Amino acid sequence: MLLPNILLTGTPGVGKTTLGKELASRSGLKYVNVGDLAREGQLYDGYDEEYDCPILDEDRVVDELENQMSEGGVIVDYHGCDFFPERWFHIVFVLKTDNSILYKRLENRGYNEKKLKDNVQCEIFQVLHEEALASYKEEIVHQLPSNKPEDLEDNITQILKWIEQWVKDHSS
Ligand code: DAT
Repeated sequence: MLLPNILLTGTPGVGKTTLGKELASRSGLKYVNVGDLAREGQLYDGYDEEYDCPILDEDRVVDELENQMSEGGVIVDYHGCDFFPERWFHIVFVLKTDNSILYKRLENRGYNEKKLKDNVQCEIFQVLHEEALASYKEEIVHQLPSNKPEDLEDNITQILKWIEQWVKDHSS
């Protein structure tokens, strides 16, 4: 059976991991957290002193994922989306959270003042939505609200329906 690949993107803290894991357990699709994958495989290319974090080796991440992406049925979670091959994804969801809610979530994570400000600004300027629109066909890019538990439930219901329809459309 053919299964679609789904990209979940958006500013850190918008709820990609929460949605991705729940969606995977309810759909049977595989969940891949690119941040974790990079950490486990040390897929880094230097260190960013200003942001105090390792720099992702994008080419190695793509190589690492290529086989399972071509098999299909993968949910990818990352706060960036311009370096994945466009052909990988059948649909792209950009999660969106109100600034004050996002601020509190990131504060709870213990982010420092600069990281908090940068990430909230990233959300305000819709950086990931722009990046998704620049990287994928407009008609496959969708924004989803991610403020409260009911949003999570609605998003899951909607995506499960989409998967079901996609599978029907691609079975012969
Ligand atoms: P991300 O993977 O985008 O960094 P996350 O899934 O770790 O985000 O979520 C960040 C925090 O927000 C976490 O404490 C769970 C909470 N959260 C996620 N989605 C939510 C929602 N729809 N309603 C309320 N809280 C949510």
